[in-house]
Amino acid sequence: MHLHDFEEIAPPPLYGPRAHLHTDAPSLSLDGRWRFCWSPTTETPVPPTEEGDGWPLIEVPGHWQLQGYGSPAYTNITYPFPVEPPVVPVENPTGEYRTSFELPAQWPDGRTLLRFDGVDSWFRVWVNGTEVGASSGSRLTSEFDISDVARPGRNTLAVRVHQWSFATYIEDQDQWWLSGIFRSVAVLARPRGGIDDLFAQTGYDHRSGEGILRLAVVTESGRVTARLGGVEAQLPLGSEVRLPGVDPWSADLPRLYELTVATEAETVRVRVGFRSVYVEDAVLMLNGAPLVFHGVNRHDADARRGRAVTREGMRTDVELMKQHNINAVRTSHYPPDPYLLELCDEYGLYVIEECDIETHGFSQVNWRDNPSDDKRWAAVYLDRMKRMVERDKNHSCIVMWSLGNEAGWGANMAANAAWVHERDTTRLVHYEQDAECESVDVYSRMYASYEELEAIGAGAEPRLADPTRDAHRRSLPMIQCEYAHAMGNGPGGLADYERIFDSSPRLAGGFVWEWVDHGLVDPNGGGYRYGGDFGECLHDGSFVIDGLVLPDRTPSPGLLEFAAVAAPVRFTFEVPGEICVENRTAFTPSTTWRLRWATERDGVEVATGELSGPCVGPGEVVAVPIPDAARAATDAETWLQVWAELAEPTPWAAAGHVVARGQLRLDSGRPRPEAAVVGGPVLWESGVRLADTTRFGRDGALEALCGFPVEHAGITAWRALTENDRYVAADEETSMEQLWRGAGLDRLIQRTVSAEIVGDEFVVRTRVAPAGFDHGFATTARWAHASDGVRLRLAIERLGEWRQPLPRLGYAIALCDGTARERCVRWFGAGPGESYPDSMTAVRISRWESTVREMQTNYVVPQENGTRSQLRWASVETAGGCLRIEAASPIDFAVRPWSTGALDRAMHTDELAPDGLLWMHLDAGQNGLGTATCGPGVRAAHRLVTGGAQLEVTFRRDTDGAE
Ligand code: IPT
Repeated sequence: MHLHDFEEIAPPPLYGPRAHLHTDAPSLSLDGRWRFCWSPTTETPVPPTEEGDGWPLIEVPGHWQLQGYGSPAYTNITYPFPVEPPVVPVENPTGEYRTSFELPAQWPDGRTLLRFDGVDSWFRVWVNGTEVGASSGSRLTSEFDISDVARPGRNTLAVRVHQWSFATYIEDQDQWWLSGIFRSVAVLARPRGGIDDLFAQTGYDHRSGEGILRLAVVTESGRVTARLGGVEAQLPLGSEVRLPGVDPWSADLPRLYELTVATEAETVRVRVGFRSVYVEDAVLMLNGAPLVFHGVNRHDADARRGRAVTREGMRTDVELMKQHNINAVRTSHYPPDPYLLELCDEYGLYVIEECDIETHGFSQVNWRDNPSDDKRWAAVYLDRMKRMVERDKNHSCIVMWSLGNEAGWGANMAANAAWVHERDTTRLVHYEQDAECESVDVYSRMYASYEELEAIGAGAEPRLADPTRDAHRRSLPMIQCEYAHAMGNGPGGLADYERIFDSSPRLAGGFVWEWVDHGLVDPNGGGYRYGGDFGECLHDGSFVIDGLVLPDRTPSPGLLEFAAVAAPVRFTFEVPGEICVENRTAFTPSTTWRLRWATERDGVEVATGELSGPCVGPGEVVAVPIPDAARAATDAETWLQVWAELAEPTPWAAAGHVVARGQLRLDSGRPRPEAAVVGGPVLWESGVRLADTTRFGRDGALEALCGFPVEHAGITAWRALTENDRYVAADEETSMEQLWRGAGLDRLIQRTVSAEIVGDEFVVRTRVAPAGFDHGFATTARWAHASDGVRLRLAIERLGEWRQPLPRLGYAIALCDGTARERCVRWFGAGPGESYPDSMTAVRISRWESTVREMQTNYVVPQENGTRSQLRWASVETAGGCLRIEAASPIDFAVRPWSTGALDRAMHTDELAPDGLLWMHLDAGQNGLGTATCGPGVRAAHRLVTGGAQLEVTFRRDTDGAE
């Protein structure tokens, strides 16, 4: 057993490494159902000769934990076992896999390989009872030469996979611990005289328009021909050729050419694109233009299948990314399933491909014995780098090789950088932990503060001790390989990041952490599961739920915000009478989009058309006059909407797909006519009545509103905490939760001070405060019977010295409604989705319609969500009619079938159940979101720091349910 023996930490005797090539040589896929036997410890009682005929079946590729053996476990940084490298526990779940394959009689003469695309984490392989080798490198290809043991006809295959091994110490990525053969397995013929490998290195000379190609082929044949489709060139081997008039490859225009290389024995095909990536004056460049990443970090993750992702799943990811203006992927933190890179070539996404190395858990022991700087691990490190680069070297989408993630710095990393610089001069080398940029070509940071980014953008970051290194680092462009932690409701502040990226050519953008929530489907039904839900004693809870898409790929509001912030076209309106149209891309011609406009009167479209004639080339800004037909109404709120939509269909969206929007208010606003008070409150048997249908108890409690029974009404200053509220931001000392709970905002007690009729108004004064403190709120609610309903003027005043930001401040009403979830809601305000002070780019002021159910965002961990801001009016359907709510000045608005308390307490979506009430929140404001789970908190401008609030709202029964 060599699971954890330093003598055995050496490159396994594998075939290759080499590229995955599309070939006409035969192959057999072994994907399907295999026999399986599981043991909770390293020692399995089963010999490799045992064929396992009666064993249960298991799906390959797949993880055994998701097929009934053992259970998933999640830790972010911490190793799930004692740190004593390279030793791992004997309690080491082990899977015995058995299958067989038939080699056809006409199998070509030559070598036969057995290829595994991914096995987690260490495995041994026997063919027909003979051991052919062992391997590790979970997200890397292992090829075994089985020529000497495989024979025509039936062959047996036995694979023993251990969950833990020495390799686990360098595969400590932030994800589920999931084991087994989780990527495809195949038997490959290597015909004698075939093409074992090829390396098509490409570049693009933007000055001459020439494509540059250097082709190297590994073959024993002396008769190799190479042809490039579309250019119809016969290519020499080994030397550089320049091909005039090629179309370059970019994420904007991913032009690929088919390269066909043949010998008498085999023909292989590779799609190549021509592009050059380089650094010029501290600016990251691609094909002569600055390259700015609007990227995401992507893990292979599927809610049912873990890392055993499907081709359709990968295609969905890539299409969703393109639809949301994402142009780059960092394959955090390992080489992805190889198919993903084909899709990135084809659809156009820049890739930073990351090596399967992370030793983050050593940070818990002061980085003692970190493998990155331990000679005994050198060969394993280099082997991983080579296997990644050799597998994927022909993908044009890859613009940087990343040495790994969170593995500290050390000689082994420096050696990997040196090897890759030598092997591939057409890409840059990235590694965030090379803080002094000793070996890398780009300065990378994660979760840098806004201030730090601004400083780096201005070339004013603190100096390094060594002046040569300092000068070198200052000559490099900077990226954020991770920023804007998309955990739960958030990230807030994306627009601020974008503004800073825009401000300096040195800043080449970044990669949001991360693409997808890794929630797993509970086999017993219910919501998505995360750390701790499988009985792990050590886990990191919901830190694995931090994606821009929910586990089922529903775009989160955070993704919509990102799409708006990263939009390829930007509309601004600084000059009166003009629309400024900016093409923010490097290569997309303006003819790609149709620019359209519409005017809306109180949210209803009254005129629309196409913006005539602007030809806005890449990087250009053009001013277009506002169309004459887009006139402001004098008697209504009028907005000009402008947008850019695809003129033609693309592989990732239909024609008409909107890529960017802007809006401008055309009218200058008019004072709202004051509603006349038409009658005073009257006493009735147990309280006070207004306009017959609105009733209060003796203590001033609202009991019915416009005829709708009210279960609860009162001020609120609490929100169901977002995960960003729960964490201490990098620039703070306490979390918002600590501040807010510390101040007792979650346990306010209301006391009616007075409830009296004063003239035409029913005036209710309360004091709302937590036990133990003398701070709180004094409220004065003035109710009146106005011409078209019941008017509430609510003044909230903060009492005491405590002046921290508040979660929210407003008024909540719960109507009795047994089917609240299915009710229809219409409103005029920001929409269609939710918005918060630091996440407002994706919404626009218009008229919207939805249902209470659809207005909830099902964040895997329930938390504040669904707030529609800037609301002018809403019409909410409820039992027995519609309630119309009109705000004198815009408010934040949310409707829910459950209370804030229930939302706050629930840990999984399936714990939330409608409580028979329709909860409506009318807020003067809410705190922003920030990204405190990793990175900065809510910026000062987006905090709800206030001494009080004034709300004026009119309620009435909406007789026609419409405006
Ligand atoms: C950073 C990791 O690189 C990433 O894998 C993920 O764990 C992220 O944190 C948090 O979700 S590292 C952290 C120390 C900033």
